[in-house]
Amino acid sequence: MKTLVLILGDQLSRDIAGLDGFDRDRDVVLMVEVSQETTYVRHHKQKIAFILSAMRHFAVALREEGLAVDYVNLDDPANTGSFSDELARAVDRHRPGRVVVTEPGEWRVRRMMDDWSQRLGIPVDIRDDDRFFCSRAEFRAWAEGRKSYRMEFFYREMRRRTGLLMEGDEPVGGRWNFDAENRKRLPSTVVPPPRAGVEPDAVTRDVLTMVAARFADHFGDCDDFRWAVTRDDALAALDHFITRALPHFGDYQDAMAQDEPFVFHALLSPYLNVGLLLPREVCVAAERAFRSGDAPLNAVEGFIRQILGWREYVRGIYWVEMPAYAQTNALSGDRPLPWFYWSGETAMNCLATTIADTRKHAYAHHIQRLMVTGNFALLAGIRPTEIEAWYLAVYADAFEWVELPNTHGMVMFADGGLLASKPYAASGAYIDRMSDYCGRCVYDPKIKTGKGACPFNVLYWNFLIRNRTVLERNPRMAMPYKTLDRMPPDRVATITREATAALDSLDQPEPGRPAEQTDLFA
Ligand code: FAD
Ligand code: DLZ
Ligand code: SF4
Repeated sequence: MKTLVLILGDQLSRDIAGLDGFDRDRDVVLMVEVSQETTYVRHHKQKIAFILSAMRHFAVALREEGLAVDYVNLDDPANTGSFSDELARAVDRHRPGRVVVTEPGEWRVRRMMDDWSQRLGIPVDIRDDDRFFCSRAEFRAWAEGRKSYRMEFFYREMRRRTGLLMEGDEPVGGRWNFDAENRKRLPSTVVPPPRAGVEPDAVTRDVLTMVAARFADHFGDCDDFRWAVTRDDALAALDHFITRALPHFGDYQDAMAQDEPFVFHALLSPYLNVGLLLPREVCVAAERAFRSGDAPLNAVEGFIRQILGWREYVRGIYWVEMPAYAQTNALSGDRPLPWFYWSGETAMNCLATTIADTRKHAYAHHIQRLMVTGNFALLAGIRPTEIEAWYLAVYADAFEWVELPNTHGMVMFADGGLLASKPYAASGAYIDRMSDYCGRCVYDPKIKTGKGACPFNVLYWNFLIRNRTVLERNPRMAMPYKTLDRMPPDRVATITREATAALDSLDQPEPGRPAEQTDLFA
């Protein structure tokens, strides 16, 4: 029976489940560029260019192997703009006996597939995506009966199950977690390696030209587009990371630096998320560097934990908890997203720098996302859906299955502690300790209130005051509430007054703000 295999833009792996059993003499691959996907949030221009160029290169590679690929371009006049309608058109063209697709990464797209079989009048085989260490069913079994989830327990089970960094039943080095050693500030004497960038080829340049014209009003610059768009170049980026950055990854994992947007991070998430790299090969390459003495254990364990632990954990939570997960708002955040998240125009240097890095590279590393843009959104009580739409739009690696739990759960504590045991709330002291941002800021993290005070300071205490009923019984919040309770009442009143004034100033409409940009979801 002739089969039409639909491959989505984040399924660019030669071993994708949908291609199992593909018959080159009979079957056809379908790939479609659709406006529905390019605009369901206002993606960063680099994110769109990265995905479309990687899709086009993947189609070429399949054709070179002799597979028949039907590829629909975004600017094809007949393009209907949606997965469902493009699939229906392709079924008319090819008259297959069935459609095969690998389950999508996003709940939104999975729902679209529900009526495909009925609509097309042929069977639609939706196969499990087996590129992860932990299947959705395995995670569900692990989650069963737990009121809250904890990454550390899940991670240990994954280490045992995969044998990564294990000696028999014991973790290598006698400890599961070396996080305590991974909190150094970046000294001026330590210089991170240059990025493993790739010059855009003709295919990418064509896509960049189309994106510049068609998505001119989307956030982000394309001048510094250096993403790999083929498997070979993604493998070269992996090799570059393992040899040049991994040895220092652990030490400086939490460090932020004004002129070093990448520090010793991998810049591999876009490749992992669209399938140019597989999580297992990335973890194995890191473990090999440890076993051969080329990278220390604190670096390799820290790195593997991000992929084997966090990445799998957030995916599991997403699929067990959706769609209700996205609706919760445990801290009742209801403030609109400040316009400076898009413009970068704020006197707070940590935020201005993180947003400028994001605009330039469609990238910011984890601590910038969590402790700068995320921390501000948490402390300011931004409406979760608005900050989620921002994170989903602005990073090249953003797909809802990984973005949502990170934003909704880890950053905003909107799930009430299902994912994280306490909110990652911090004052200016944390940012000062982990970065060189404050030295170049008009504010001073050491001034707590009044003129020149870092806004994060009053916002932090105001956050605790505002959310007391939800947070004070959390044992991990006992210390900060004790400190708050020791403050003289006039200090508490000053904090509340100054924080309220700062937050009210955020609500002022920004001059020159285009009306359509107020609606984050297009
Ligand atoms: P490194 O720091 O070098 O880490 C190595 C790899 O570990 C990453 O490539 C990534 O695959 C994985 N990883 C690390 N941390 C996480 C995490 N918390 N959750 C899942 N995987 C992780 N990551 C995404 O891939 N897509 C997103 O849309 C996304 N949104 C985020 C939103 C917020 C608010 C926060 C706080 C984090 C988000 N992350 C997301 C996680 C993390 O910030 C990125 O994976 C990381 O910054 C990617 O850069 P890197 O490849 O240099 O990572
Ligand atoms: C993100 C994205 C974009 C911008 N464009 C496309 C596209 O044109 N065609 C496509 O197949 N996929 C695209 N994607 C990735 C999809 O949004 C992704 O596959 C779904 O969200 C399922 O995870
Ligand atoms: Fe950010 Fe405050 Fe430091 Fe300025 S002083 S960079 S606002 S933490």
